[in-house]
Amino acid sequence: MKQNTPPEELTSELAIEKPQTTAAGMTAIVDSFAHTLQGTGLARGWKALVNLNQKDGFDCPSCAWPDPDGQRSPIAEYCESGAKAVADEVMTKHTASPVLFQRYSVAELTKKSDLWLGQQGRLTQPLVLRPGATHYIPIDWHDAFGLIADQLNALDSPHEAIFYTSGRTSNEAAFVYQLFVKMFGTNNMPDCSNMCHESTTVALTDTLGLGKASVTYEDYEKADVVMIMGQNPGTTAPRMLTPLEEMKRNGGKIIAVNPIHEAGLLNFKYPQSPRDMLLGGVKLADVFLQLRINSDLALLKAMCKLLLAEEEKTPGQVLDQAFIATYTSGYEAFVKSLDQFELNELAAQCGLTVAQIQEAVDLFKYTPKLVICWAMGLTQHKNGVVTIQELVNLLLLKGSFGIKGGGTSPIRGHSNVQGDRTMGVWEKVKPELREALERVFQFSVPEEKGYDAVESVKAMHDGKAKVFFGLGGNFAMAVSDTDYTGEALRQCKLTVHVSTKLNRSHLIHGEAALILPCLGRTDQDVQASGPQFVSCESTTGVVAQSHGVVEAVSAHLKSEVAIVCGLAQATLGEKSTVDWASLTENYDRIRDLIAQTVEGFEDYNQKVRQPGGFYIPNGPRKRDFSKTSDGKAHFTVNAPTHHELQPDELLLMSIRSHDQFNTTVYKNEDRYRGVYKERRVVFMHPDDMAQRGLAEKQAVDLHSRYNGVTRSAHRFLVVPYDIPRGCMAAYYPETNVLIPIDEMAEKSHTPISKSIVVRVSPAKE
Ligand SMILES: Nc1nc2c(c(=O)[nH]1)N[C@H]1C(S)=C(S)[C@@H](COP(=O)(O)OP(=O)(O)OC[C@H]3O[C@@H](n4cnc5c(=O)[nH]c(N)nc54)[C@H](O)[C@@H]3O)O[C@H]1N2
Ligand SMILES: Nc1nc2c(c(=O)[nH]1)N[C@H]1C(S)=C(S)[C@@H](COP(=O)(O)OP(=O)(O)OC[C@H]3O[C@@H](n4cnc5c(=O)[nH]c(N)nc54)[C@H](O)[C@@H]3O)O[C@H]1N2
Ligand SMILES: [Mo]
Repeated sequence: MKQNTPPEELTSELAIEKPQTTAAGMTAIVDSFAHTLQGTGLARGWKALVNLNQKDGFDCPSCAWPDPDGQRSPIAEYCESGAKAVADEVMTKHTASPVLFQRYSVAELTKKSDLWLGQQGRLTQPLVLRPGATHYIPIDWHDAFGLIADQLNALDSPHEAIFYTSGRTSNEAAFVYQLFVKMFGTNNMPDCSNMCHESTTVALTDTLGLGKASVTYEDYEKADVVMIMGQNPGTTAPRMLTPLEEMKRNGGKIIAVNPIHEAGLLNFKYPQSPRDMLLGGVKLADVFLQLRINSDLALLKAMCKLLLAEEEKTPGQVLDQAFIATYTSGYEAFVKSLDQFELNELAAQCGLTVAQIQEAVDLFKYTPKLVICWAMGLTQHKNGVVTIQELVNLLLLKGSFGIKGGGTSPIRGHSNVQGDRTMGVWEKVKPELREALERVFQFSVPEEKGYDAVESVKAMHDGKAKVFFGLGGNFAMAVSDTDYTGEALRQCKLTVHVSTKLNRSHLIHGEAALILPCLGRTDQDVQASGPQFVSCESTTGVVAQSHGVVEAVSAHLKSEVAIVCGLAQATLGEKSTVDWASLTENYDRIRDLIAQTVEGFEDYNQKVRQPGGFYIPNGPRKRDFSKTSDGKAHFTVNAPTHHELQPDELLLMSIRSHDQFNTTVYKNEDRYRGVYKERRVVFMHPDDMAQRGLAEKQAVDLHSRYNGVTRSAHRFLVVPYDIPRGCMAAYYPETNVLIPIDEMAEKSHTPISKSIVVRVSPAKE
C-alpha cells in the first residue's frame, strides 16, 4: 500500500459525452443550488448565498476575482463555483468530529479517496497524533499551543521550522502570522503562490515594478480586445464572464489562447439574466488560437513581429511611439532581437498558421485598449517567467498602460493569495517592510532569505527542517513529486495544520502531528470586543471587508487570528514586545499595526469601512514605473524554448475539473468537458491514441522520466479529445506524482505542472 499518494482506484462508471460549448446558464444555477442546499441546512445555505460578495457580506472563498466597483446584483454576486465552495464550508450534515478519528486509524483514512476525506465535513476539535500512535485524539488548545511552542523552542535554529500559508488566509491573520514568524527568527514562509502565480510576480516586478495586475474591474468592460491565455474562466473565475459579456455587447472582441476549447471561452449565458436565458447568451471568443502546450512565448513573439510589420505599413497607427520613448527602456534591443526569428517557424512551433495569428493581431493592431489575462497555463512551465515578460513586451509596444481598457491582468487563484503577499507572507522581505517592522516592533527582522515551497520540501527531505506548520492548504497534495514530498514530511518531528476540513496532508505526518480546526470565511467570528470582520485583496488590488454570517459548527473552533496569536504568545512569551491577546480581542488593533507598517494601508480601519473597500496604490496603472531598476518599464529579450520530444513522448498539462477546488474534490465530474463519474482520466488526441493502439476508456499508466528516474501514476482512462497532437491533459493533484521536485520554472521555482513530459502504456493489472 502506497502511503503518500491518493489511492489509484477507478470507479468503473466513467461516462463520456460531447464537451459543452457554453458556460453557466440554467444548469449552473440548478447545480449550484442543488450542491449548496444538499449539504447545508436550508436556512444556513441560503443565508450564506445571499451574503456572498455583498458589500456587507463575506468575500467568496473560491477565487480572487474582484467585485464590481459600482452596483452589485441585489440577490447575490456569486457563481456556481462560489456556491460550491460555500456549500463545502457551511455544510453541517456531517462533521469530522473526534468520533470519526476514533473510528478510523490514520492508516485506514489513508486508503480513502480525497473525495471521501472532504465529504466528512468540518473539523470540530483540535486533534493530536502522538509519536507512535495510530489514531488522532482530542487535545485542548492550551496543550496544543504548548506542544508546538516546545518543539519550536527546542530546535537548534529557527530556520529548522517552516511556516506555509494557503491563500484563503485573511490580511489580519497573514499580518500577525508573518510578524510572529519573523520574530521567531526565520523567513521560511513558503506559500501557495510559489506553486501558482510566482512566475507572474517575478516577471511583472522586474519589468514593471509591481507584481500585480494593472487593470481595474472597469477596464474589462472598456477594453476593445481581451486576450485570455492559459486560463479557464468558466470554471476557475466564472464571474469574470459577466464583464466580458458586457464588453462584447459594447462591440469588444475576445481572443482565446488555449490548447483545448474550454466552454467558458466559447459562449456565456449569465445565469441571473432573464435576457440571456431567453436569447441564448453571447458568443465569447472571436478568434480561438488552439496552440500546443507551452508555445505561448513563440505566439507572443510572432504577434510582436506582426505588429512591427503593421507599423511599417501604417506608421504611427499601430505602436505608441510616444509611450515607448517616454516610459520604456530596451526597445531597440528588443526590436533587433526579433530579426532572429522566422514567422513561419514561430507559428509552426505553436501548431498554428501565420494567417491565424494575423487574424488575432488584426483585432488589436489599431487600438491600445488591449487587456491580456492569464493564469496557470502560462505560469506553470519552465519558461513561465519569460513567457509573461514577452506578454509585457506586447503591451508595451501598444502603450496599453495607464489607459481605460488596457493592461496586464493576471487572474489570481486563491481568494486572498494576493493580500497575503502584500501583508508580508513571503520567503523574502521587502526593504520597506523590514524597515517599518523594525521601527514599530523594535526587533531585527532576519536577513537570510527563507525557503520557498520547493526548497522547503528539499530541506525537510534533507533533515534541515524539522517542524512544518501550515496555515490552511493541503501542502502534501499541492506541491510536486508527491512521494518525495511525503517522505520529506514524514521526516519531520512535528507537522501541524490549521484547517477547516480533513485532507491528505493530515495523514502524511511527522513523528507527532496536530490538526487545529479554524473558522472559515463564512463563519461568524466573535471575540472579546464583539463580532469581527477581516479583509481580503482581490486580483485587481481592491481591499474590502469580509463578515462571516453563519454560526460556527462547533464552539471549539478558533479564528486563524486567535490561533496565530495564541501560538505566538506560547512560543515567544516575554521575548515579544507584542500584546498578542489584545490583538485577538479586536482586529481593529491589527489593522492599526498594518496601517503603520504596510505601504498603501494608511487609515486602514477607516478606508476598509468604505462600502466596496478601496484600491491600493498601483504604479503601472498610472504609468509610474519608478520601482524598476532604472525607473522605466522594461522591454526584454526572451528566447522561445522548444520541447524536443521522443516519438513515444507527449506533453501533459495537469488541470482542474469543473468539480474541484484545488485539492478538494466536490464530485467525480467535469460537466463542461463531458466527463462523468470518474476523475482518473487522460484527454488524448484520437491520432495519438491510434498510434499507440489505445481505445476509448482503456486504462493506461503514465510515466515521466527525468534525470534517469522514472515516476509513474497508474490507472487513468483514455478520453478522446480535441487537443493538439502530442499534448495531453489530466487532473491535478493525481498527476503531481509525475513531477520531479527539481523541475520548476526558472527564477520563480513554480513546479512545471503544465508541461510534464510523459509516456503512456496500457495499465498493468
Ligand atoms: N472552481 C474552481 N475555481 C478555482 C480553482 C479551482 O480549483 N476550482 N482554483 C483557484 C486557483 S488557486 C487558481 S491558481 C486558479 C487557476 O485557474 P486556471 O489557471 O484557469 O486553472 P487550470 O485548470 O490550472 O487551467 C489552466 C488552463 O490553462 C490551459 N493551459 C494549460 N497549458 C497551457 C499552455 O501551455 N498554454 C496555454 N495558452 N494554455 C494552457 C488549460 O487548458 C486550462 O484551460 O483558479 C482558482 N479558482
Ligand atoms: N499539478 C498541479 N499542482 C498544482 C497546481 C496545478 O495546477 N497542477 N496548482 C497549484 C496552485 S495554483 C495552488 S494555489 C496550490 C494550492 O495549494 P493549497 O492552497 O495548499 O491547497 P488547497 O487545496 O487550496 O487547500 C485546501 C485545504 O485548505 C483548508 N482550508 C480551506 N479553507 C480554509 C480557511 O479558510 N482557513 C484555513 N486555515 N484552511 C482552510 C482545508 O482544510 C482544505 O482541505 O496547488 C498547486 N499545485
Ligand atoms: Mo493557485
